[in-house]
Amino acid sequence: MTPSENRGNHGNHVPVVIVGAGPAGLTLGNILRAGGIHCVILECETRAFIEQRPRAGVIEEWAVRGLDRRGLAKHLLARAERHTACEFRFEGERHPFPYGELTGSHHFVYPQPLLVTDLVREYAEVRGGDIRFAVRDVQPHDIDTDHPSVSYTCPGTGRREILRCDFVAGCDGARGAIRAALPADRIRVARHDYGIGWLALLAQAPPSADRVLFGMHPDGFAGQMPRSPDVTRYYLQCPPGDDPDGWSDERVWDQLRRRLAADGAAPLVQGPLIEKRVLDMHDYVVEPMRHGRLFLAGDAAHLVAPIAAKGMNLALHDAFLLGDALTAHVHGAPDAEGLLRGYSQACLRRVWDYQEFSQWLSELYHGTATGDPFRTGTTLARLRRLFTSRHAAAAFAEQYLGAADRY
Ligand code: RFL
Repeated sequence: MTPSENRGNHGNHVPVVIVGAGPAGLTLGNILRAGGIHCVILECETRAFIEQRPRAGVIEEWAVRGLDRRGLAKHLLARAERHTACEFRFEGERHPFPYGELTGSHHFVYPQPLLVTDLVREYAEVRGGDIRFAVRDVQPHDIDTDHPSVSYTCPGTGRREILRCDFVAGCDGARGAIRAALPADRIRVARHDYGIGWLALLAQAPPSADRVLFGMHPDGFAGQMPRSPDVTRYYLQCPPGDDPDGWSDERVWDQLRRRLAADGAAPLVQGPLIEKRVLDMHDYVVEPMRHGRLFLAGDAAHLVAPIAAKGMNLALHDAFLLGDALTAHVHGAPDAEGLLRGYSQACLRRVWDYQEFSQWLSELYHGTATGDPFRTGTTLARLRRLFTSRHAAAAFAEQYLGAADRY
């Protein structure tokens, strides 16, 4: 098949089938459409659902620049807040950390549902992309051949449909169908369980501070992440598997006030809690991220606990690399095969770096709540080092922003 034949839709054949309309799948779809490549995105939820599902908010500057270069950041750049500092609170004191000054780089804060809304609109309404919502029972087939396909049940007719394709992109998140369909002897899944839970909360209230707050307290970690002028995310460390119903609003605010207390800190701005769920902190990495003509991207390939706010950033990184490699392949670019061959390794270098940072940060957040005087001592030393050593501060800032020159 020549590259030009390959670009179009021939009957039920499409060059690329993307499973999952999260940040990874939608960014990939948009990149392919910009290259004039036909693709179909299959999503098991409705459009309204994915445009409201609350999750991430912190996006690294390089990721926003990557979206912008691909024409995908217009609304984000107009509406997102820029953050240049965070604040650690421990032993009853505030310790502002100006990472922007240390790196010349910053974070953007833009709720994930807004990004998903922008990406769906751009893909479906501007770039003419084909996206099918509320599909069921998605299954990949013949992934070891040059002619894979993906079948699914159409929600309208209840009929089983099949899309033949050249490539399958599994962008269907942590509980998706594509990774699960890979033969276990073809992949290695490395897992890490922190043995810690976080009660993830969304408050219908303005942020209590204009920056991210990390509270290290003997009762457990607490965090505050601004999301928008009237919605704020909070986290409270809790036992893994804890029941969110055991956390009344009163108990939540009481613990947040206690764990984020510090001299000179403004009182917390309370509001109704519109989300309350317990996340068991764990990570995994699937290697390799490519199997013949099937590619995994985003949470389908690697999960980083929200400890360091990295997951969506990694999903975008994968989508950039995969989108560029598939576009080069379809257009017959000379370096295309190298890009496809190198995809997994190029993604995994950043993935493992972020996983390591997440582990390191976990000890910083949770060490003082272990009840172990030795770990409390080393954690406080680690925290103080950020404010006494220029080099330690710069290294932290670089990792926090994902701003290293190379991965
Ligand atoms: P997604 O976003 O999960 O999208 C996958 C899509 O696939 C669909 N799907 C299927 N479709 C068809 N058939 C199937 N069988 C399917 N199974 C699933 C799903 O409905 C969904 O639409 O994966 P993607 O694109 O890889 O994006 C990953 C990010 O969503 C995730 O890493 C972040 O949300 C993680 N995360 C954060 N990341 C950051 O970079 N910065 C943050 O500040 C940040 N905060 C967070 C977070 C994750 C959180 N939770 C809920 C775990 C805060 C929280 C509380």
